[in-house]
Amino acid sequence: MPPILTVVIPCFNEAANVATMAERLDAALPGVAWEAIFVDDDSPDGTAAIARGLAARDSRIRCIRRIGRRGLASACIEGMLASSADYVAVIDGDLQHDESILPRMLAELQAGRADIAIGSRHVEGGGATEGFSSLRRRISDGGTAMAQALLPVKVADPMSGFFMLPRALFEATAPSLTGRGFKILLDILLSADRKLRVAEIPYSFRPRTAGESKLDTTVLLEFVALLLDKSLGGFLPLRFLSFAIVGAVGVLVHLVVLSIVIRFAPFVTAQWVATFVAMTVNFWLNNRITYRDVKLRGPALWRGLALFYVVCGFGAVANVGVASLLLVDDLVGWRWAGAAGALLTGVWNYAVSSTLVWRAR
Ligand SMILES: Nc1nc2c(ncn2[C@@H]2O[C@H](COP(=O)(O)OP(=O)(O)OP(=O)(O)O)[C@@H](O)[C@H]2O)c(=O)[nH]1
Ligand SMILES: [Mg+2]
Repeated sequence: MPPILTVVIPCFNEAANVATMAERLDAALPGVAWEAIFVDDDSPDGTAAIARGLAARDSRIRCIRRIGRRGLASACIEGMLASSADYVAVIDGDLQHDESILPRMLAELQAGRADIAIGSRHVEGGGATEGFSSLRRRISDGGTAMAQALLPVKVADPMSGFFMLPRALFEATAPSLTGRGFKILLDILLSADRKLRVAEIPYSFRPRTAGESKLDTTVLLEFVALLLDKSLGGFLPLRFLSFAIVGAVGVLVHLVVLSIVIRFAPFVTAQWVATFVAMTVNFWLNNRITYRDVKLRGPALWRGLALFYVVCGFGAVANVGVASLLLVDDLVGWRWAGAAGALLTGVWNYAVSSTLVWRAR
């Protein structure tokens, strides 16, 4: 029997949880033709190998192993796009979501009572008492309030990572998704071309018993970026925005370093030192934030840095060239000439470094 429900399980370093996850799905979905797709970003702990071991014995289980990529949202998207079932669900691979509500989620959708069913901590009967520090709770509440302000529909737990929807609806929405960061449900709710009817099913968020959390501060940045992208209607590419902000930080770094070094060295030397420091800081920040999903590591990191110097070097030459041209013909004042040069360099550095240095999409 072909599956009617695909359960997508994003995993990173969840080797200790994979087998239990599969057993629990089996127990939770009697009488439902289901399949599970583990989407692993090449975890060093061998998560993918364990999932494949299970898949070799059980045809309902599959595994997608992504190499050189990171990202919860994009992992979920690729898992759902690999499905041919009528319904797709996403559930964390760390056993924190309660799989026993999956049949109720499916029933809501099959009865046509909702377009999307969400496992919710914030409706009557749900909860997240354990496993949350007070700081995390406050950040989470703040994020929920911000998300709710933007959402066209009322959702108590828009930050949930546990949900189910008809595959056709997902496929229709997929091209509009931002696809970055941790909040795939929010991305779907904000990208759908109509108000979705939501059914929230309560569950208790369980504490983690094995493996560790992948949340960090950049996740927060990505959350803000997602909201920004959706409220701007996707007008400016997120990466470019991030690259530009990092560039602005680079200018500050440059000025600070210049003002220090110029006390001991002639201007030209100080300017060179400041340029190198600023480029290096820019590279590091871009690798951590702008290109986090395709982050360079090991030898590729050093190759990337060298290439980044070269790309920015060309950018600088073009900058001065264009600015001087505009000045010579007396077309504009020096301020506009300078700004035009800087803008050109920004776009050049972005376009070339995202294709050559990070090979991002
Ligand atoms: N494929 C993939 N999965 C990821 C990535 N980051 C996190 N995950 C998985 O997504 C699920 C949720 O991540 P967690 O780190 O548990 O995040 P959380 O549940 O919000 O936070 P905790 O309460 O701290 O566990 C887990 O199954 C992770 O293994 C990633 O970059 N790629
Ligand atoms: Mg978790």
